[in-house]
Amino acid sequence: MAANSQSSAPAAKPLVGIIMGSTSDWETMEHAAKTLEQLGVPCETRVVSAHRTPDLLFEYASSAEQRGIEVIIAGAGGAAHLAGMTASKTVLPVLGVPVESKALKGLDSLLSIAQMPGGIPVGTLAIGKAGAINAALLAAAILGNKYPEIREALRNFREAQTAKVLGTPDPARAAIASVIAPATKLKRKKRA
Ligand code: RP5
Repeated sequence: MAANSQSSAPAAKPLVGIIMGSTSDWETMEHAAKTLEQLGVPCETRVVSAHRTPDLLFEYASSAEQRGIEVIIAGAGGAAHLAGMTASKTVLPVLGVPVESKALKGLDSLLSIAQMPGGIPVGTLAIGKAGAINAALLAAAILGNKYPEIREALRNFREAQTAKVLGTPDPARAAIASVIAPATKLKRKKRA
């Protein structure tokens, strides 16, 4: 339900702003957008670079609250100043996703986002896809305090996740079953 996605129905007002330092971060950050969509949480997605478009970053961060955004997820890699600088210009909760960098595998991104000075917090998630998914889940948990339907969507997500794990206790059997089931179907088709 990204607010800028093509749809004939009017898009719901975004509650979460997903920003990223570069279009190259989308491969990671799309997992945050997809997870929010799964939970029915309206979001917007934008490229806003702390270094390449600093004025846009200031404008985005300082106007987000007024525009109705309630949580910001910021993903960036390398010298990742986006989340911290965004947090410095808003009192909205800012969740940082360290994007995996080529040179240092995202350790640089992680430290740049996590090591904020006392007074300006950024909730820092794991490096890469897991961090992007968890940023969305954490955003939903924050919003769930105000929106009961989001809390219930999150509860359903967690229950489905637990059921899926419990439903596949043996990965070896699951792999065999995935080979046998289509083969059996094919035999039945041939017989018919
Ligand atoms: C950061 O630099 C971005 O967040 C991105 O992760 C990294 C590389 O950006 P590109 O050179 O791919 O645009 O600002």
